[in-house]
Amino acid sequence: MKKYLGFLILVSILMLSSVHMPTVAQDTQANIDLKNDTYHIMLIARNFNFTVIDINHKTTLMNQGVSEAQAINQSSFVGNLTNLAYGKTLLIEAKSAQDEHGFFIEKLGVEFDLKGPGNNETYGPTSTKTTTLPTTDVTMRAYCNIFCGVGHDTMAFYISVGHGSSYSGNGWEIFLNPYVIGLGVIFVVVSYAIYWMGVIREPPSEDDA
Ligand SMILES: [Cu+2]
Repeated sequence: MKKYLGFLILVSILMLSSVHMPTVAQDTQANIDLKNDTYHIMLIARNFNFTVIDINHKTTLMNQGVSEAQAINQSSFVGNLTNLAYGKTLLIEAKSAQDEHGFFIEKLGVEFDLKGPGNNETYGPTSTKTTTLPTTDVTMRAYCNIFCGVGHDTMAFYISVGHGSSYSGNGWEIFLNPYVIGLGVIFVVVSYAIYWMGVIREPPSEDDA
């Protein structure tokens, strides 16, 4: 009985945490170009995602004679930054193409407040920040931290350094989420009640075999 209950708790917590995992745009998993020990990206915020432009890649393409429009097109994506090298510089330029948005990477202490474009403007003002990447394997969530509307929760992507982490995003921190714990407790109590009502039978023990 105790074994069964323990298993039930584990399964319910795992189920609930997977349900709660934030939805993240993952059109592409991209390796971005390193130049002079620096990754250089331009972020364009809009409702409700961030387009990433790999500026080093764009520059390389333009040096090869590709037109600027085409180079931007071939260096842009919506998705995660993966396999970044330890301890390199990350240079971030950011602007908004639509309304005000935030951009926040807690682990790097990077925070932007991106004002939306004014009348007859395509973009709001550009902000620039430079940070140093960690020297250990880590996956960091990068997201909008200014509430911007219905799709706000999906305005996020992941940046992984080295091999990242097997638990992308919040990882095991998810288990500390009160929402997840609360639902887990309700699920366990309900399952327990159903068990006592005799709907679910305890699996046969090894002795019965
Ligand atoms: Cu937002």
